[in-house]
Amino acid sequence: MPSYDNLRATDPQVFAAYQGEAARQQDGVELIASENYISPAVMEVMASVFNNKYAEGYPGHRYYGGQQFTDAVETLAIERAKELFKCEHANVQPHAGAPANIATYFALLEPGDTVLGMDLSHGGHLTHGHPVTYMTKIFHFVRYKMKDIETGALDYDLMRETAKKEHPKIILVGYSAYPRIPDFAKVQTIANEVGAITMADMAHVAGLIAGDAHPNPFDSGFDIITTTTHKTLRGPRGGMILCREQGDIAKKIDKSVFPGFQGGPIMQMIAAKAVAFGEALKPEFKVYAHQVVKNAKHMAKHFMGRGARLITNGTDNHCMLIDCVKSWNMTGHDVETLLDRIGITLNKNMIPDDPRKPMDPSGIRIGTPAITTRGMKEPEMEKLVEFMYDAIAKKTDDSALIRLYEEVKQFCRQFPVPGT
Ligand code: DSN
Repeated sequence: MPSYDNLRATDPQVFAAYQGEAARQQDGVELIASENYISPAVMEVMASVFNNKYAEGYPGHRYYGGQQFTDAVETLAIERAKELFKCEHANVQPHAGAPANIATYFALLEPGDTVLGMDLSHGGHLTHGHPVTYMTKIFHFVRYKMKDIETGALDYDLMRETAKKEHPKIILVGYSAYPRIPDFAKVQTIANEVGAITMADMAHVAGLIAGDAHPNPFDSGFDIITTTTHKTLRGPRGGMILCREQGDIAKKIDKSVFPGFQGGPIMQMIAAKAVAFGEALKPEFKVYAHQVVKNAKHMAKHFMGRGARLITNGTDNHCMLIDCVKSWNMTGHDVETLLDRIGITLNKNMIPDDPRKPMDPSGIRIGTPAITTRGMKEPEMEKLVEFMYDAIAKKTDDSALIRLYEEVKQFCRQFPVPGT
């Protein structure tokens, strides 16, 4: 672990916040499905001299001089991304997932064009056309849903019917809170019937795809994948767009990211993406990705065994959604707040067609990527379910919750967080 002596001496207030966060991560259980822990090597290069360099443009075609090493790391990131996801083109410059999606829309759409995406309460993401986002002032978003929330099967008939009626330029799959695997081939068939481009926002499952624990949409003929790099992929915070070389799609994407939408790339994060992708190419990453899914399935089974109501009755990926109202007669917000008190962090979440509001929804979302990075396996999944059930049973007993928090801390100390 770095000493942070300079930070301690220069800025004690920020140092104190850093120390608090490091202790919180070490002493607590991280179940937010979109979070993970980077390796010390990724962390080192993120905090490096690459931060000091401007590098507008792309490797070999930059606007400023002095690019031999920025070109080297960006090329490594691109080549490793292409190898990981079996694709022909990678743009590793998007600063995050939202800019990656927005740059893709601007690359492929004209104002007023239509995107067909998943209903947001069924697992879609804000950037897939939530009315609060500015994208909805420019593009037209229409929706499909799950057909059956007991199994999670998507309504492909509705998707086809809507596609035929609305003529979307893009059909979008890939979700933030969906525990099953879409049938990418079926979506591709529908897109072919209406002449739409297929786009998969794989932010949540990119690491599972890289580790062969989830199908790769490119294998079903998809045109574009967007993703973040910091969730299951276990890299630095950032985004990425992957596509085929067909037509001028790759050129349009690159032009849209820079100069269309972003300025100077964040070179220390691009260097860190190169390191993380190198780690994901190693055989041990496959073991990790498969364990993430095994852990999620095991935890889901144990929740259901104790009577919890899971949306889609289980999971095929890294996450699960629990209807807290039906399971425990509590709201998602109440469960999130209660579990925070015992050092278990997760997020409240809307459930499909939720009658409640986003800040006070009916459900919670749980994911296993971070705890799997710490080395937890099936027995620990059972222990975590037990901790959560204990907290719910003792929710009004302050001293029992304090004792439970101590137990959670002792449990966590057996599983060190990388880099702390
Ligand atoms: N905030 C991310 C998530 O939790 O899914 C997506 O933007």
